[in-house]
Amino acid sequence: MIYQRKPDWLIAENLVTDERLFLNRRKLISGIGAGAGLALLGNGLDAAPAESRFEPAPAMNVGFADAGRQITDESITSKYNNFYEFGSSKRIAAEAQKLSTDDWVIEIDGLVDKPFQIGIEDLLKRTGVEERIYRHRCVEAWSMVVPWIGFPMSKLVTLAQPQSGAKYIRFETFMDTNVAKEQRAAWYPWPYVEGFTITEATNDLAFMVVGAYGKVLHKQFGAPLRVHMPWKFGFKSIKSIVKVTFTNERPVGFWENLQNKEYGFWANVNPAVDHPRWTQATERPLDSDDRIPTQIFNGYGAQVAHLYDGMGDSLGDRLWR
Ligand SMILES: Nc1nc2c(c(=O)[nH]1)N[C@H]1C(S)=C(S)[C@@H](COP(=O)(O)O)O[C@H]1N2
Ligand SMILES: [Mo]
Repeated sequence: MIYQRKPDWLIAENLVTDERLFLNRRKLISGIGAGAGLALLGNGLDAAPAESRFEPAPAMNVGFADAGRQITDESITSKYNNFYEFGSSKRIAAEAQKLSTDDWVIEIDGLVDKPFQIGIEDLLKRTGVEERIYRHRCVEAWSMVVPWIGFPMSKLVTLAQPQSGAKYIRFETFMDTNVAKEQRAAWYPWPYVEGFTITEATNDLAFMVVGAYGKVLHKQFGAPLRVHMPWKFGFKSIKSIVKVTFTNERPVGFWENLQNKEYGFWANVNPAVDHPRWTQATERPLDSDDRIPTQIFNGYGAQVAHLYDGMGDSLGDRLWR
């Protein structure tokens, strides 16, 4: 069974999944053994070429099996990326292949009982992986739907054992000017940083991503480990993470650091608060010429709106800043 009931965040009847993709997904799902539960990554992610598939195929999380819109074709999403380390255009996929994800180690530090380092493979042995189909809304007003593979961010928090004083989780991207030429540009506050409250990080929707479309994550998607927070603007979903820090200070993100009048810490998708330079009321799905209405919290309000109760005076303050 793909899902038991229509999730309440489904966007609209006229945007239901294209039948061809629906059938493909059924095939994918039927390939998973009964009671497979969380699948472990069997063989070397580090050594694996970008096209390698997860074996066995990760189980679909039935709560996130349908994003209410058709999955955006991989041929589109893998060639239209924001990854400023490799350039400011959307066509950075070729350049991003320079990133080596071999022997990738993630450092966990700050307000934790014991700081440690963990290789990506060991991390996945601890967390397992599952598949979730999520909508993604970039602050630039384009959007996509991607079948991600990964694990709940709450598992990372549990593994790290933060101290009670830790109020925020801060993520940092790799820094290597030999690999990522744009990191030589001094006008950007490298490395890329993003952060969330621990409450946001432990919400069921918060997801750590290691794959997409059944395969190990392409480098342009932020291999080998990125974030996906589907109710927030895309810039919060930091790529190619090397460091996770628990802190009592609110992290200042890359874009907030650069231009805090345009990009805030909360960055929850809100159609009522325009970007200073364009409307946020509508968006263009990458596989469409027509714009569609943007939903508050990108349509995930039932899961996350309560996190922001009583914060700020106006809708704008509460959800944008
Ligand atoms: N390290 C890093 N992470 C990043 C970015 C970036 O430039 N560098 N861009 C962000 C933005 S603005 C978006 S919309 C998404 C794009 O993800 P995609 O290329 O997989 O669509 O990545 C986010 N994560
Ligand atoms: Mo974005």
